[in-house]
Amino acid sequence: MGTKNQQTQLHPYAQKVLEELKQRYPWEQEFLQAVGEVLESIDGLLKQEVRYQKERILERIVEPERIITFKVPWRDSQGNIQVNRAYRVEFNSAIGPYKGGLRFHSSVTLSSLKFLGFEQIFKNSLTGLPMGGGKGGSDFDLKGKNEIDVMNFCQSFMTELQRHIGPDTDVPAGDIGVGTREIGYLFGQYKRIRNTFDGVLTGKGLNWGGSLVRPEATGHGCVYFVEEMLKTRKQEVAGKICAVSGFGNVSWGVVKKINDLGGKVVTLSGPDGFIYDKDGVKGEKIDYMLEMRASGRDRVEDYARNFSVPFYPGKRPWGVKCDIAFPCAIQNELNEENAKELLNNGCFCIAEGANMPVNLEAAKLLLEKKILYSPGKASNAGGVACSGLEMSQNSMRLKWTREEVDLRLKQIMKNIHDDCVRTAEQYGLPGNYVCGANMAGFKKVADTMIELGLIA
Ligand code: NDP
Ligand code: 2IT
Repeated sequence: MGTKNQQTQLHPYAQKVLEELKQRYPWEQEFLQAVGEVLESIDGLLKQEVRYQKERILERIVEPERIITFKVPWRDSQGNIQVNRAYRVEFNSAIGPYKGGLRFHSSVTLSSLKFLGFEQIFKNSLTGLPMGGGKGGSDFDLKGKNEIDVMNFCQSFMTELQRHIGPDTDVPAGDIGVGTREIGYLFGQYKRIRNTFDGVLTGKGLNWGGSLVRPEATGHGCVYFVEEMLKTRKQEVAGKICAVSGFGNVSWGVVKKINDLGGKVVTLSGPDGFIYDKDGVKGEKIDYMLEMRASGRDRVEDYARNFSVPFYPGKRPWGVKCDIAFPCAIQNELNEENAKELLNNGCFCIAEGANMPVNLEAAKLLLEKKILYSPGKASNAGGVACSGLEMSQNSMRLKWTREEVDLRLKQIMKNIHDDCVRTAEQYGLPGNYVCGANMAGFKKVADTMIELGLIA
C-alpha cells in the first residue's frame, strides 16, 4: 500500500491486524478503508512505541466497545406502518464519553457507521477536549418525508436510543440528514421519557441549550484550518477560487467563511450533479443553500434554475479550474481521476469537509505530489469541537457569546493544525497532514488505554 515517495508503509504488526480484520468483516469495505488509512499512516509511531504491540492496542482499538442495533417501527403521515434499521456504535471511551453524530441516509449500514465511529475516535482526540468516539444513525430516507413523518420517526428512534445514552455516557449530534429540526424532536422525546433536561445531544436550538456558532462550526473550522495551511506557504484565502461539493450544513459553513475572508466559491453539488457559478456563490445565494437543504428535494439543479448558471447533470465538480477544493458531501466522492484533474488545473490545496471524501488511491497521489492536503479528522473537527464547547456550557449552565465560542473554535483549529505539522515533522514526514493527524490523535488514545488497564 505504501510508496517510497510518501515514506509510509504498513508495519508488520499493523498488516497482521488488518488482514485479520479483512477476514472477519470482508463486507465492511468502508470500515476496512478507514482502518487501512490509519494503520498505514502510524508506522513511525508503532516502531517507536513497541509496547503498543505487547498491549495488543491495535487488536483492541479496531473493535467497538459496544454496538447497539435496533429497529425503528413508526407510522407515517398516510397511516402506514414503516420499519427502519438503526445503530449506535460506541467505539471508544478511553478519553471521554462516546461522542459523535447521527446519520439518517438511505446508504447507512453498520459498515458506514463503524468507519465513521472509528474516524471519530482520532478526530475527537485531536480537538484536545475530553471526548471518546461514537457514531449512529439509520437507513431512514428523508426524501419525500413531511414534518409528521420526521417527528414520528425521530420519536420512535429515541424511544429505544434513550436507554443507552446520557450526558456523561454517550452524546450524539447531527450528521447527514440530521440538523436542528431532527435534534429537536430527538431531544424532546429524550426529555419526555427520562424526565431530565440535560446536555445529552449537541447541535441543539439556541432556546434549549444549543451553542452559538455550532451550525456553522464545521464549515468555519474547515476554512480556519485552510488559513493555517496556506500560511505555511505564505498564502491566504483572499482572492482564491474554490470548488465546493455538497450543499448541506458543512458546505454552507465553508461557503460563508470563504466569502467572509475574500475568496470565491464557484461550485456546489448534489446527488444530481453540480452547478458552476462564475460570479461566485455569495450573498442571497448562500441563504438559498439553506432553502434547498430544507426543501428535502435532494437536488442542486434548483440553484441553476434560480440564478441562471450552468448545471452539469451526473457530474462532480472536480474538473473545474480552482486553487482550493473542499469535498463536503459524502465519503469516496473524489477518486484518483478527479485528483489528477484538480492537480492538472493548478489546485494546490484540498481540505476534507466531509468524512473520508477522498478515496485511498487519490489520497496517495495527493501526498506524493506534496500539495496541501488535510484529512477530515483534522479539517472537519470544528463541528465536534464546538459540540464539546456546547457540552461545557450545558454543564456550567451558562451560555457564551458568539465571539467567545468563535475565538475558542479558531484556537482549537490552530492547535490541531500545529499538532499535525509538529507530529509529521517529528516522524520525518514534513507536510504530511494525514500521518500527522493520525499519529497525534492515535497516541493520546492508545496511551490512555494502557494507563486505564485492560478494560477495553
Ligand atoms: P447534510 O445532510 O447537511 O448535507 C449532505 C450533503 O451532501 C447534502 O447536500 C446531500 O444531498 C449531499 N450529498 C449526499 N450524497 C451526495 C452525493 N453522492 N454527491 C453529492 N452530494 C451528495 O450533511 P452535512 O453537511 O452535515 O455532512 C456532510 C459531510 O460532512 C458528511 O461526510 C459528514 O459526515 C461530514 N461532517 C459533518 C459534520 C457536522 O457537524 N454536520 C461534522 C464533520 C463532518 P442529499 O442529502 O440531498 O442527498
Ligand atoms: O463527523 C462529525 O464530526 C460530526 N458529524 C459531528 C459530531 C458531533 O458530535 O458534533
